[in-house]
Amino acid sequence: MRFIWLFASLVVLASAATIKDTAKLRFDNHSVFKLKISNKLQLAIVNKLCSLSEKYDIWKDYEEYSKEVHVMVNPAELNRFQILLKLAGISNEVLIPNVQKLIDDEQVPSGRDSSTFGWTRYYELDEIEAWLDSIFAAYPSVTEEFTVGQSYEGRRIRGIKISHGTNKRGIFIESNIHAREWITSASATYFINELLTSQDTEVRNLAESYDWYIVPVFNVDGFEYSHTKNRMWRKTRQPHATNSCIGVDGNRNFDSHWMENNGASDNPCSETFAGDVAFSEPEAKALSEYLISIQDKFDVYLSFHSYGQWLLSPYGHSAEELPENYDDLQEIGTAFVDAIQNMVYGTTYVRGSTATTLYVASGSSVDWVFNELDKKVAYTIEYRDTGRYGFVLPPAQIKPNCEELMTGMIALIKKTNELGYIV
Ligand code: 0X9
Ligand code: ZN
Repeated sequence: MRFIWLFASLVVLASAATIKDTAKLRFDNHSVFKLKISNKLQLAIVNKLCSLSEKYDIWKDYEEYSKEVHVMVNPAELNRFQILLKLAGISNEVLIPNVQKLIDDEQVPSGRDSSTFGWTRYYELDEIEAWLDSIFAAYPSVTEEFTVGQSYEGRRIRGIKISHGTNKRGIFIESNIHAREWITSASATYFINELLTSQDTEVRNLAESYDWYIVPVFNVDGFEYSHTKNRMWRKTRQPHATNSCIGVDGNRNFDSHWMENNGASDNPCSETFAGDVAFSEPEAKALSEYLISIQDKFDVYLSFHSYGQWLLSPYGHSAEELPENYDDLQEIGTAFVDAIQNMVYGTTYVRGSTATTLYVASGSSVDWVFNELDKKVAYTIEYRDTGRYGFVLPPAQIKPNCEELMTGMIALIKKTNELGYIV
């Protein structure tokens, strides 16, 4: 056993070179592995490796449900990594042989609407904002702009409120808190567009019965960085005071059970770094303040993520206890999951509480809203897929994913209403 630890440490030392932050990072021959974890030692080895070396990037932390970890490995490490897997007896499978190939393919639009804004390719922040401006201009009587606050790099975090009259209850959507999860902002813009343009009765009902507050790109700095420098960037962009690693996991920075139960990392180089203190990130602080300012107005909170095809309810911070309305949350979740399953694509989502199905994640926005603002219908949606493409979901899947969201959302809000959580 000691030998495996020693080998793991050597693997880390051998890969201690730092990545220079200059041109756009390439991921040639970086592969993504699915590791099947069968005991605690195996998990400890994988976690140690990934926490100490920049040559490993966890795409999916260890999941209770599947007992899997997904990790991207630098080709320079491949041999050592494979030896380590063998020594530790970790069964594995290559999900993606060459991440750069997927990134290159991702740039190719899958449809014809590439010159105008659409859902057959991914857009940069300025394009999304220009589209938002066009939406405000085209629908002045039912849309209103709001500003959540300013990012660390000084960008405005923008949101759109869609409202068809006074005294309606609100639903809040926060999207792209994790920079690399591009499908989330694509889904948010699609959803906005549908609320404003669809003639479908159920969509019109959804649009006109509630006030919608939607922030399509919340982590603006990280999102920009994921387009210009590093496609796999997840965190915010605030430098650390004493460590050269940059950024905090925005979804671990909220002041609710912050850093509890190992649901976040205190290592500034980790992808799940919680920050030195709760709300160290101006983005998270600003969102909390904005949400407090409108807390009387909304009843449902949704946070868009990828990937995994999950609908996750609180708690994230503890697997030991379930919230009082757990059964209701699962009933609403079942409505969402079944509606999507019944579509032509037949995509399977799984619903469950975050900590028991996925992993313990403390200090998330959803948990903060649920625990501190007492909004009892709050979910994380993890979009397509389950790992074949991971964060680099091909443009051809944007529309199907968005259609699933719309169908799932109609069912989710309907059930939320039936159970009396929103009128
Ligand atoms: O780890 C996360 O923050 C989310 N998964 S992701 O792969 N997109 O990073 C899950 C968030 C779980 N939600 C709560 N803690 N409530
Ligand atoms: Zn995420």
